[in-house]
Amino acid sequence: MTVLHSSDFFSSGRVPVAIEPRIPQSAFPEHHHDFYEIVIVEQGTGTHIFNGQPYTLSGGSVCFVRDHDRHLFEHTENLCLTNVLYRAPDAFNFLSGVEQLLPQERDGYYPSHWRVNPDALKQVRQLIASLERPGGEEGEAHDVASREILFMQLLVLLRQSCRSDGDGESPGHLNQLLSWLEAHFAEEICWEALADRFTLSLRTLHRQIKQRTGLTPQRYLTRLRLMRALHLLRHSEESVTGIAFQCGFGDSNHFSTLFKREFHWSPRDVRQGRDVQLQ
Ligand code: RM4
Ligand code: NI
Repeated sequence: MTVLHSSDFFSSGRVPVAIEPRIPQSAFPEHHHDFYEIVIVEQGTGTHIFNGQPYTLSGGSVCFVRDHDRHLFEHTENLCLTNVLYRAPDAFNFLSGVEQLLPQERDGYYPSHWRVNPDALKQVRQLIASLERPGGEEGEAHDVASREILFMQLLVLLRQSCRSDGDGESPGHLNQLLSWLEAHFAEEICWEALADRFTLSLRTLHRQIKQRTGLTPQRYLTRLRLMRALHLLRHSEESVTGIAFQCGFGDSNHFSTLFKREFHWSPRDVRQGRDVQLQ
């Protein structure tokens, strides 16, 4: 597996943070790093396979990658993101206790993915723009210190806006809805009922999903289902028909048609490993 090295991304030994925009982020093979990384998604969608588990990314998704985590991106569609790289939580010159602001692993479960709302994303962008600005005297104590402060502000902002998820404003509701959908996509979805459940109007639901993912709600849902099916075809022994049902497709012919349209390979091709050129 590819290992990415900090010496290729950090301009000097003292610089604690590096910004790597990916506009767009195309498919990228599995790798890990000798540094840590915060992935902040601006817009578009794609599948993020994180320690072997698939996550669907959209605008506002945030992922905290540690040095031993492995990840890859596939099936990206206009996926635009910024990687904020840092050496390690305890490798700052002026900051301590950074670890407490990061997601905590408990009982083997690491909550790696968060979602922030569009307002927070706007502020995140501003902080990143300041972090990107060349400091002039790179490596000088005051330059390093001001970068570390900005990084800390970024962590606090991500933390706060993640907590305020669902605090009564509609972006929060949409975050909850998207998380709900990731767990329940295999069920029959009635958009009207779902809008009601998350106290959104149907129009707002439509507009906001479109804004976040670039896709209509129905296409986004189908994509979630197809991505899961793709994963199961590759990593389980379940039959194609079984997978179709398990992922929320009423009949397996319809499933195969949609699958072929999305990936240009049939489910059977994938099952037999003929999809090596898929990405
Ligand atoms: C790649 C991809 C990786 C990241 C590197 C820095 O394009 O985003 O996840 O580790 O950039
Ligand atoms: Ni990475």
